Parts: sequence; structure tokens; C-alpha cells
Amino acid sequence: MGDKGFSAFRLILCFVSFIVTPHLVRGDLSYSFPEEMKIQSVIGNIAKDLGLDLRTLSSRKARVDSEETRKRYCDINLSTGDLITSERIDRESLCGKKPSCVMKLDLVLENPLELHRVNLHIQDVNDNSPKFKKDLTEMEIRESAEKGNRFSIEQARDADIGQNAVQRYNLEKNEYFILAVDSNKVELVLENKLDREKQKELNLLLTALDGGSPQRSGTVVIHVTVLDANDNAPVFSQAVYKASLPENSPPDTIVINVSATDADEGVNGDVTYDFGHMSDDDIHVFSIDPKTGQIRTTGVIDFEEISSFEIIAEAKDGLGLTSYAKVMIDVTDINDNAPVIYLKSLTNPIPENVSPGTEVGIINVQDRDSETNGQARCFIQQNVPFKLIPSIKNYYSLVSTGQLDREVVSDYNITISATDEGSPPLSSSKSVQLSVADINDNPPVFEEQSYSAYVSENNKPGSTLCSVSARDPDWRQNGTVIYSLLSGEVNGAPVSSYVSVNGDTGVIHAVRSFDYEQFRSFKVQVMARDNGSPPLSSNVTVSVFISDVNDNSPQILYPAPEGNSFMTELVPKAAHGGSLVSKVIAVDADSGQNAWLSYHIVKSTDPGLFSIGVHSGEIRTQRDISESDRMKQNLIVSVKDNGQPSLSATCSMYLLISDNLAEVPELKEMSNYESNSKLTSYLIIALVSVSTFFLTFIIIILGVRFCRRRKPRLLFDGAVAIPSTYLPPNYADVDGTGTLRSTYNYDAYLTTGSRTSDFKFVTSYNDNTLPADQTLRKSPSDFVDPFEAFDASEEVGNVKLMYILPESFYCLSSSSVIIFL
Ligand SMILES: *[C@@H]1O[C@H](CO)[C@@H](O)[C@H](O)[C@H]1NC(C)=O
Ligand SMILES: *[C@@H]1O[C@H](CO)[C@@H](O)[C@H](O)[C@H]1NC(C)=O
Ligand SMILES: *[C@@H]1O[C@H](CO)[C@@H](O)[C@H](O)[C@H]1NC(C)=O
Ligand SMILES: *[C@@H]1O[C@H](CO)[C@@H](O)[C@H](O)[C@H]1NC(C)=O
Ligand SMILES: CC(=O)N[C@H]1CO[C@H](CO)[C@@H](O)[C@@H]1O
Repeated sequence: MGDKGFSAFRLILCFVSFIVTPHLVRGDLSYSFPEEMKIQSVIGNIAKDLGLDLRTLSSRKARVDSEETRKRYCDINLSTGDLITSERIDRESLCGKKPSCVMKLDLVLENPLELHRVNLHIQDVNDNSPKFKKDLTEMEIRESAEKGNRFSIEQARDADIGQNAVQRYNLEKNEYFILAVDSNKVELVLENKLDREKQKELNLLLTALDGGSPQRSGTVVIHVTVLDANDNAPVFSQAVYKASLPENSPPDTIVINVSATDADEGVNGDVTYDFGHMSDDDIHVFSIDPKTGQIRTTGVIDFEEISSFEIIAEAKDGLGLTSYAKVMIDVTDINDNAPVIYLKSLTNPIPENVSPGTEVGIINVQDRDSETNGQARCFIQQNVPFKLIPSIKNYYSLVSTGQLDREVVSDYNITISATDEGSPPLSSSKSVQLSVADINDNPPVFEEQSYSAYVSENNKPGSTLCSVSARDPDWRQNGTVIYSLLSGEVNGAPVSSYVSVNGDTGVIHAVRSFDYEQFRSFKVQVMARDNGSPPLSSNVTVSVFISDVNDNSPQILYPAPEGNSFMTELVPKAAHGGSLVSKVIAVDADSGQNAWLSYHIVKSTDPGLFSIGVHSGEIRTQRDISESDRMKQNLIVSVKDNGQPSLSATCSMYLLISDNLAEVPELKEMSNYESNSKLTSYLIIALVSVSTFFLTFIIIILGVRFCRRRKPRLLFDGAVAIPSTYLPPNYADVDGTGTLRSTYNYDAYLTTGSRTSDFKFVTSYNDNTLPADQTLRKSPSDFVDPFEAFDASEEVGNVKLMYILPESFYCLSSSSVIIFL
């Protein structure tokens, strides 16, 4: 509006100057007028302005002369005196860009020659539009161009000047560029970044406007081609790729394809693939094809190691712009792991006395697979007294189900198997050795229920009687058998003084020599004990039977041994042949054959006169006595037993063939007849007293029988007080258990075969350490039992009675005639 007002103002001004400013100055006329006036347009009235007479103009040949151009542009209407345009006056062609355009004309008058300068000021008129060189300008701009970058545009040209020249430019509205115009340049300024990929090219309409009125304009189309820059990273088709892959897939299995596109062109759009940063573990597992983006396996895929992979795939274009996508690969489980059985704890060995249900071990089963592939069941074989009880999680308790007996099964081989529930299932097994530890639960057992040992009397001390043996199936010391004698007494003496047992071997040794005549058998208890704690034991009875040896010579009771008595048999003169004269009485402490005596006359005064009964010992006449026979007859009789070798004894028998002792004169010669008769009376007294004693003895025996436990000492005090001097001192070394010490000296000797030793059992327990005046404390049965043993062992028909005398014992046979003279 202001523009227009301004233009109007200028037009008026121009018009005013055109009207008001004729140069009336002689010689100089000035006119101002706009260009491009119509031909014949009146510029001014020269005649008037110069004061010329119109009528004279033609006569004076008034004309317009132009110095510079051949064209005149103006003419004078001679009839009106007006200066009129005769040609188009274009200021631009006359003056170009000059700010003031003045055409100088000469007005020539003749008659008189008058010359007037006429200056024609040609006013510009907006007759030219702004003009660009071309209607279309091509421009190439890189899309990478930064905001604010300027791109010059050639200015528009307008032939007009001043206000009519280009005053401003106008850029069609667009989102990228704005216009920056200053006096000498026009520039496009990038306001928003270009994106070739969004808009490859754009046309901008640029308008140049002048200040004329009416306003004129010129336009140009700027065709902008956006050049590609590598401004686009490749773009993956998915931000996250998901794939699943069975474990153990062979190498070169295609896992997934990733793909990325790049909007850029050419090398900028060439996408190559790679992996982004990867852990060292994953590097060898997958490969990616740089061209196709195919991801393949290269290594071993083990679900149990890694169950899922998260890989970064990288896409890169030619100039290095990259983008990334996540590739998630889930590995699916395959049942490729067998369950593994771990023995977490084991009580080994287990004592055999554990109660059923005792936990023996803990087992853990692990299967690295997952889900059902990793669920394992565990079991053991049937034929063992153990079972598995499932416990928490994959733990099992191995417990015993029955009573164990090491002596039956000492080791168990338990096979534990585990199977998972995969398809196909996998299984494994483990063998567990379990030992059963011993408990001393078995006593030693003797191989036989009882043992018998047979030994000949007069055995050497230390000789072996027999051996016992017991077995104990327990282990080591629990099964180590030690033998010992149980304390007890035999005939009132500790058994240890008779036998000993080797603790290790069970061999039973005689400690002393036995005398059959003293006792024929005895029993000892042997204990077998193991070494356990507490020990177990069992007992066995060992019966020792002593067999007879011919160690006793026949003992001649009648006639008394020579020197001790003086005995004579009277043989009546009238004795007929075959009549019994006398009898030799002998006994043998041995038994059986050893005591089977035979009698022989080894020497006689008159060999034909007497004979002796081989077995009876009866001396009989062989024939009638005749007068010629000598009065004194001597017989030497030998008594032999039937042992091997046989033992014998001899005695002398004095026979007197007479009817009357008085008839024997020689008798007086016989030494000490007086004393003999005296002796006889002594003997009679002795016999009476002995008989009395015997009767007393019988009464006492009977008394003892009835009340044996009341006064046993009465009977035996005398007997047991017999001092024993022939027991060797080292008997004291026999310890109480009857077990021989290893240092025991077997050289112990015992007198044998003599009468005095016959009843050694009486003295044997009366050992050296016992003071003579000490009262023995023994239970009565201890004393009586040996007698009972004797009673039991007596031979039928040969009942022996026993006299107990202060110094000795005599055994007398009731079948014999006992004669003490
Ligand atoms: C990956 O592309 C290849 C060809 O380039 C095609 O053979 C294969 O099947 C594709 N694999 C997947 C998983 O799309
Ligand atoms: C226990 O079993 C294993 C394997 O089955 C075998 O090698 C071993 O000899 C067995 N031991 C016994 C004592 O049976
Ligand atoms: C013997 O048995 C006992 C239990 O009675 C036991 O403690 C010990 O270990 C066993 N000895 C051996 C060598 O087995
Ligand atoms: C063996 O005898 C002893 C002594 O008499 C006794 O203590 C023990 O209990 C007996 N042992 C057996 C197994 O009978
Ligand atoms: C030669 C010429 O143009 N003469 C003109 C002068 O002016 C008068 C009046 O306007 C015209 O009638 C003539 O023709």
C-alpha cells in the first residue's frame, strides 16, 4: 500500500514537473516525460514556451535536430507548436541503467536562425519485468548439507531502474530452504536437512519483484536435485530376531536369516553382515554370512552349557554406517545326558547289628538335561537287603531292609541305577561296595560236643592228651578263640595241676604223670572264649581216660616178705596128695591182664612134693607125705602178673612137715621163737585192734554216708595230713587256670610205680606251700567223690576194702584169706 502510494506520489510529481517546468529560458528548454509514450503524444508546446509566433513556425522551418542519433524521436506540430513524440522512446534503450536519461535536442529556427537547446528528461516507466537468466535453474545439493548452508542463486535482472528495478525476491514456501537476500546476492539457506531418501528432488519457485506500479515480477524454477550422502544406516527387518535351535545341531545348520536394507544408493547401500561384540564362548559357535545374513552353526551347541544365545547382528553399509539387531537363539533340550549318580555319603563298613531301616548312605542323582529329560528315577537291584527311599529333591537314602549277618554275607555289591524320562531314556548305574563290619555275635563252637582223651598212665608230664578246637565265624579278634581250663577240682586238687591247655591251639597237655591205680578217668571243662568285647564263650567237657600200664609188681601179702616175719606152715604128716597146704596171697595194683597173677614155684627143697595152683596160688601136696620126706621144706614162689613185660615178686614159704610143733626140734633153732610167740600175741592184739578199728571205720563210713556234710574232717584229717615230699617245687608254677605257662618246665618228675605214690591224689593238693598245721578247707564232697569213682570202677567180685592207716593203705581181697601172723 505504501509502495503504491509512493508510486502515485512520484507520478504526480512527474506530472507536475512536466506541466510546471517548461524551460522558458531562451535557448534552453527542458521537458520531462515518461518513456514509452504513444507516438504523437505532446511533450510540450515549444512555441508557447519560447514565445514564438505559431504562424512563423512553419515559415521559419522550425525543426528538431538530434546530434547524437539519427533518429529524431520528436517532431514539432507546426500548426500547434507542440513537441510531439515521433517514435517510441524507450528509456532503457537510450540510457540503459543510467539514473537520469536526458535526450538533447536542438530546436532550429531559420529566418533568423535560432537554435534552442531542448533537454528531454525521459522518465522511467516500469515497463520491464524482473527477469532471470533462465526459467529453470538446475541445482544439486548433497543431502548431507548442513543446516544453514547457503547456496547462491543468480539474481534476476530488471531493465528498469530505481524503484522499477528488482526490489525483492519471494521464495515459494517449502520445508527446506529460506531465502537470504542482500544487496548483491541472493542465497538459498538450508533450513531443514535434506533427505534424499525422502525427496530426491524439489522445485523451488523464486519470484523477483520490482518496485514499480503496477508491480512486475519474474520467476525462476530452481530444480534442486538432492545428491545422496551415506546418511542411512542399514535397517534390519526386525529389531529382534528369534530362533530356536535343537542342541547338538550339526555344524552348518542354518539358524536364521537376518536382513537389513539400506536406503542409500550404490556403495552406500551395500550391506554386509557381521556379528557385533560377542563373548569368547559364543564366537566359535555361530557364523554369519557377510553377504546374505545367514546365521549358521559352526560349533557345538550344548543346551547344558548355554541354553540361549543373545547375539548382536551388525549390518554395515559401504561407508561404514552400521546398525544392530538382537538375535535371540533359544536352544532346545535334547536328552543327551544320562543321569549321574553321586554317592554323597556312605557308612562303610556298617556293623552287622544295625537295625532294619538304618540309613547307610545318601545318593544324589543329577541329570543335566532339563524338564522331563532331566527327571531321573533311581533304584537298586532286588536281591540285597537295602532299598532306596526318595528324599528331598534328587536325594535318596540308602537304608537297610533286613538284618545283616557278616558271617553269611560280608560284602554287598549294590548297583544303583538311574533312568531319566527322556525319549529315548538314558540310564546309568553305579556300583557301591558295602562291607559289613563284624560284631561279636557268635560264640566259639566246639567241633564236637565232648572230647575224650586216652592216655596211658605214667605218661610224661607235658605229653599231649588231645586237642580241642572251636570255631568262631566272627572276624579277627571277635573270632579268635582262646582256650582255657575252667577251674574245678579232680580228686580235691585243682584241675590245673593235672592238665593244661594251650590257649592258642587247644592242645591239652598232661601236667603230671597219671596213675591209673589212683584214678582211671577224670573230666575237665575247657572253655573256648573269643577275644571280643564282651567275649563270648562256650564250654566243653573233656574226659580223660587213663589206661593201665603194668607198673605195679605183684604184691605178696602172704607169706610176709622175708625178714619182716617168720612164718611157717605146718603140714600134717598124714596129708595126702592133693591136700591144700597153704596159699600164697598176692595182689597187683594194676588191673586187667596186668593184675592177672600167676604163681610158680621156682625153687623147692623137694621139687616133686608141692605144687602151686597157677592162678589160685594154692600150694598143695602132689603126693602123700612119706616119712622119708624132709621135715623142713622150703619153697620159693614167684608171682608174676600178665603185663607186658610182666612184673614178678618172689617169696619164700617155709613148710614144716609135722603134726606137732613140739616135734620140731629145729624150731628152737629158728630165731626168736619166743619173740615169735610174743610177736604172735602182738599180732593178735594188732588184729583185734585193727578189727575194732575196721568196725569203727565201717560205722564212720555209714555215719558219713548219712550225714556226709557234717563232719567230714574226722575221717580225713589224718589221711590228708600225710606230708608229701615228692611233688616237685615247680608245681607251684601251675597257674590257677590250668593253662601251662610257656615257661613251664616240663621236667617235673613224679615218682611212679611205688606203693607210696599210689594215693598221691591225697597228697597232691597238699602242696608245699601249705603249712602242715593248717586245716584244710575242702567240701566233703570233694573227698567223697574220689571214693565213689573208685567204687564205680571196681571189678566185679573183687571188692576192695580200704583201711586207712597212719602210714599206708592196704587193699585186701575178700576172696583171699587174710592172715596176719
Ligand atoms: C535363509 O535364506 C536362504 C537363502 O538365502 C534360504 O535358503 C533359507 O531357507 C533361509 N532360511 C530361513 C530360516 O529363512
Ligand atoms: C561288584 O560289581 C562290579 C561291577 O558290577 C564288579 O566289577 C565287581 O567285581 C563286583 N564285586 C563283587 C564283590 O561282587
Ligand atoms: C568285634 O565286635 C565288636 C562289637 O562286638 C566291634 O566293635 C569290633 O569292631 C569288632 N572287631 C572287629 C575286628 O571286627
Ligand atoms: C562255661 O562255664 C563257666 C563256668 O562254669 C560259666 O561261667 C559259663 O557261663 C559257661 N559258659 C557256657 C557257654 O555255658
Ligand atoms: C502536420 C500535422 O500534424 N498537423 C496537425 C496539427 O494540429 C492540428 C490540430 O490539432 C491538426 O489538425 C493537424 O493535422
